[in-house]
Amino acid sequence: MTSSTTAATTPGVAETTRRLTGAQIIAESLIARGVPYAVGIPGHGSWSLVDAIRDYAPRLKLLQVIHEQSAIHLADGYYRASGRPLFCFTSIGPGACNTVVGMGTAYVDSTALMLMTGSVHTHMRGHAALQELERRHDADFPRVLEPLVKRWWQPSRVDELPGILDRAWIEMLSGRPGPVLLDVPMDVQADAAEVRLPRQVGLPGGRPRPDATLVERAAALLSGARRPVIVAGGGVVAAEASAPLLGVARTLGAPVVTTWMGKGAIPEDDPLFGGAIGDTGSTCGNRLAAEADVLLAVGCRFTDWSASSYRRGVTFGIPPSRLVQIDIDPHELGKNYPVEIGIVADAQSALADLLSALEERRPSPDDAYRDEIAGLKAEWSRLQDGKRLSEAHPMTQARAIREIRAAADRGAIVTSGAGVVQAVVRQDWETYEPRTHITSGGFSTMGFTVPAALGAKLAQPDRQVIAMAGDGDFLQTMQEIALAAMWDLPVLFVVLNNHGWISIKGGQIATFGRPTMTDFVCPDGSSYSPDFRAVGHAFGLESSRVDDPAELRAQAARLLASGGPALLEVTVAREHPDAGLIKTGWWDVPVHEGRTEARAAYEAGRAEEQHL
Ligand SMILES: Cc1ncc(C[n+]2csc(CCOP(=O)(O)OP(=O)(O)O)c2C)c(N)n1
Ligand SMILES: [Mg+2]
Repeated sequence: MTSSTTAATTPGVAETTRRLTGAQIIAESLIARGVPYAVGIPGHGSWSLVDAIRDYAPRLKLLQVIHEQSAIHLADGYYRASGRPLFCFTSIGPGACNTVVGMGTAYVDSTALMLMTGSVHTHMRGHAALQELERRHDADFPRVLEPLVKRWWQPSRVDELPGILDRAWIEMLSGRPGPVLLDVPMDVQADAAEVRLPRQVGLPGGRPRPDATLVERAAALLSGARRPVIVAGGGVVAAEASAPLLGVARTLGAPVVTTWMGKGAIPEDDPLFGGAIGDTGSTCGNRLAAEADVLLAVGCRFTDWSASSYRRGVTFGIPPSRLVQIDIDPHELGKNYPVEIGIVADAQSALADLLSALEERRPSPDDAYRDEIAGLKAEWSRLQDGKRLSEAHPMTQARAIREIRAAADRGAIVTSGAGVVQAVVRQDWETYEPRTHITSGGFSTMGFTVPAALGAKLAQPDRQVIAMAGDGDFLQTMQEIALAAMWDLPVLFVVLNNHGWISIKGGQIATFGRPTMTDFVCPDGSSYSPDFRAVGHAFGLESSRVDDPAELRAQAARLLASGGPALLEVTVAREHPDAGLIKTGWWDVPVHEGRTEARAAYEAGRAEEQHL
């Protein structure tokens, strides 16, 4: 059978070939898959691409950012808010290298996005053309990103592109999602070839179902449990598995505790929401998880942050708890804790099958357990009140977040990146829907918050979007508020200003008894801060500053209602304990022997860690 006969009989495939440049092939392939934006910064390494994309507007729109890291965070926020990937591009060399932090963040948290970096022309490879990395290997940039992508390609001919684009699309979206890289030589973007477009658009096929025998075994173990607990990770959100998750939880009467990435998998006002887990989680989440007889973990990695660095009995004790683990990625099964029943499957289909198997068994949830869950949650809530209802001036971050939360819609999206604010948002920003809490959970990346909020707003234009940044986080990518001004995107950028990297200061004081280089200070010892309200104004945003907690809610409501991009600077406490969060678990960060007492406490904790 010739290829033209195949094409004529395959639905959706062009019957004739057309002469297209590499850049046009990329643009058409993105449009065929419904990608609305190409985000990046042009340079000579990608100018054929942007010139071609221009002709495809408005089907594919070019979005300018000010720094390439932000292009990736923007696409990341877009994906987390919608489940749909974007396309990012850079020039060659420094523009490409600027994506590293963004790609690390996306890879660790399993975000699908496609990045095209410009690469040296194939006939110039190895000659040290401007911005080529070539001393170890010609056109060597992809190896910079190699540990941060699911797969990378470096085509040498235009006619390779259609197939590579198909494969890249499938790769980033199938199984465990993740970013992919196309390092496309300038001549491959500019040169043309006869190609057949559109081709059959390859899509990841379905949701891998679990092994039925394993589901039966899991159902038997779980329905016999007295204290079952479900651990929901980012896989539940990514697989849109909240409905069967709730079904399983209710059938078993099992509380759902959430990891960083799992926040939003269950509405936090549901009686079966058990709280966040780990060192910056909740007392109730940790207690429930630690005292579970059977744990059902879904789409979670058991990171040190969520598992209190594996110190036995703080967040988990496995054994004695017995573990059923579901993950789409077999690498996660048994990586950190011994698994009794490990199931490789999509979270949605696995939970749906498990729910059917459980319904047949009709387990009877225990009323005493339900009351205990409610009691533990009430205890945690009282503990939270100390900080979130505080009248301190400058205010606690928990108070600030409480006031802003009260001004926002139930379904508002919040983004956060690092620092005290990331943890306090986790603890105090009540989240009711999946994809509305967006945080760089695995990488904890300063600089994520602002561009991720822009991406979230583009993905969900009808929702309020609030970027909740510390001043340190904001200062790393604040220039991107220019995009909000240019596109008139109504995002509220909140800067919780404590004149420094105060989360790190808290850790230093607790460990070493003294802070080092974590306050922003001048040589005379006076505190330094830029005027963030003026920064907002300078970029063209409506901006204000609040020092008094009693005024915050009204100010936030006013800016949210303004209909345009806005910046709200909030003066928050710089001195601990008011400046900090509530630590709820244990986190293994080694302490040197010079700090005798801290070292002894550290060694005691480390001795109790469970490691496989
Ligand atoms: C890119 C990057 N660099 C360094 C760190 C280490 N780090 C974690 S939190 C933090 C300080 C965050 O400061 P800010 O955003 O002002 O929040 P605060 O803790 O002051 O509330 C630093 C430096 C990081 N997470 N990311
Ligand atoms: Mg700060």
